[in-house]
Amino acid sequence: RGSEHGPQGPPCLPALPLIGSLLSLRSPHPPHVLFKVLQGKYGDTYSLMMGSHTVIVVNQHRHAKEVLLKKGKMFAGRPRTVTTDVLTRDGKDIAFGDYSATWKFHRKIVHGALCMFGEGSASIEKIVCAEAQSLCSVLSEAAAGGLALDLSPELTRAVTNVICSLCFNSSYCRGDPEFEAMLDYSQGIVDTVAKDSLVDIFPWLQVFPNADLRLLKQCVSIRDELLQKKYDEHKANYSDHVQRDLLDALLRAKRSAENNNTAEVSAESVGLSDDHLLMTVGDIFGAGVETTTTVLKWAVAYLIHHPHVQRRIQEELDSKVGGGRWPQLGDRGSLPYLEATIREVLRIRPVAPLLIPHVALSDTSIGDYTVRKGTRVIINLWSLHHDEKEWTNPDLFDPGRFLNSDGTGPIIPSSSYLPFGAGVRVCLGEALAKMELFLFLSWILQRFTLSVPPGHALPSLEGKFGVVLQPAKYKAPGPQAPSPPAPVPSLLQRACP
Ligand code: HEM
Ligand code: PLO
Repeated sequence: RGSEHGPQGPPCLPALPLIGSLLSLRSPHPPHVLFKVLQGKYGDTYSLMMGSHTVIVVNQHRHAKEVLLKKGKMFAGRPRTVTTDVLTRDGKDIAFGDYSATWKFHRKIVHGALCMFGEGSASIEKIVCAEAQSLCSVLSEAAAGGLALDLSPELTRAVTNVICSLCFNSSYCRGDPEFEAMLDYSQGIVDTVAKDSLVDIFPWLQVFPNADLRLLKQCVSIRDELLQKKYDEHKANYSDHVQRDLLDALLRAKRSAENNNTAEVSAESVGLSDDHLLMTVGDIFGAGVETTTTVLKWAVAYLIHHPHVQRRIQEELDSKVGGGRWPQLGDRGSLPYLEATIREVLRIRPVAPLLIPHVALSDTSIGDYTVRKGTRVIINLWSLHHDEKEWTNPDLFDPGRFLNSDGTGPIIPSSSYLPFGAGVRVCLGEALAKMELFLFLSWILQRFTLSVPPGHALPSLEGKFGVVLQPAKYKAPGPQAPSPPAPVPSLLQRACP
């Protein structure tokens, strides 16, 4: 806090030496929900102590935009934590790496490589549609056999293959052991990294045996092996004349820095070391798999809970696309209700409910509060997306709120909506994710109706907090069930194009 006469920081939760505000943070709620509850007592913006670090929590969109947009550069830092350091070789990636010339350079290379895929024979649209086609044929087989099918691994494989094409120019078949291993390690990482676990609050705890940290290290080493293998293959077949994927784009930047190598400027010093390249591609691959898959799972769960929403999307598809051809990106403008549904899923269950923590790079302010250099800032997107002053019945799933009054076009009805963040640290995959969500959902709903098999419980809408907010695993409906049933929608085939 500021001194008595000097400038004031935001209201602070009670804090004790060493443990900070930990006692006030004990709660059955996940952090994003607890931070919203605390807003009632401490106001929209308040601070707390995590061990020895001051953390400011922002629960309202005006202050959030000041941090992300107006003072974006000032708040563009990232904290270093034990778990993210394990994942990213001490912050040599984009998402968890601090603000630096290297970070900027890597963002630029990735951005360029993703844009390159906008056109041409290997366009993102073609890649996504090929995966949607193969997904739909698996679903067709299941529907024809009257089988309930666990959609999750099929969605995950489709999404993984898109990002695999973009990063590594490769893809996985059903049952591929490398794909299964990837699912395993990635879940282990999501379960243990950057979720304010105690080692991140008290770094000295890492000297004690710690099951989570051990699991994280194990998963990271399996991931690193996979990344290294892709890297070695790419280096062996690299040519300056063809750029097959993101990894080639990174290698090209590295080669060109090496060719211009002078005494002071080496590939290492501009942040193009092997470690940096691997961590950047690891970020994009990891983000590419976990985020979009999670949103698709939420969308499926909400569509099963709200069959009338599903029907309305299908009616829109039937009238605007029909059954004679597949949906394509060009249809996005004529399917406003589907677009509104995607926006509503991203509102009600934001993938990253606390974004990634930001850090003040110099002394600054938020509103009238002073903020010291080094302060961590958490933007609570959950509060923004569930703010009763901005959204009517914020807990209600209602795609209609994202439609204009005559239902002909999608709108954004409140400025308290930032599913991809904003400003210098805005999501790098926003355009890609939106294309994938639109294409996968339109392809699936054109041909199938999703529901749970009769007698089965509806999927849970409860989120499991972590670095991404995942839907809780489907639970068996009753104790009498002999074995857990498939966690699944059943599929009803619709008229085929
Ligand atoms: C960062 C959301 C998909 C790559 C972020 C952030 C959010 C977000 C909220 C944090 C912004 C901040 O800290 O201020 C989402 C959502 C997605 C999605 C909702 C899907 C619907 C993707 C995809 C990729 C990706 C597909 C990869 C191509 C990244 C990267 C960052 C990031 C690299 C870190 C940016 C930085 O720190 O400079 N995303 N994301 N995201 N996202 Fe996404
Ligand atoms: C997901 C598990 C992977 O194995 C590793 C990985 C890399 C990048 C992370 C991603 C995980 C989770 C979602 C993150 C992404 C970077 C940006 C994205 C945090 C941990 C979001 C939503 O901010």
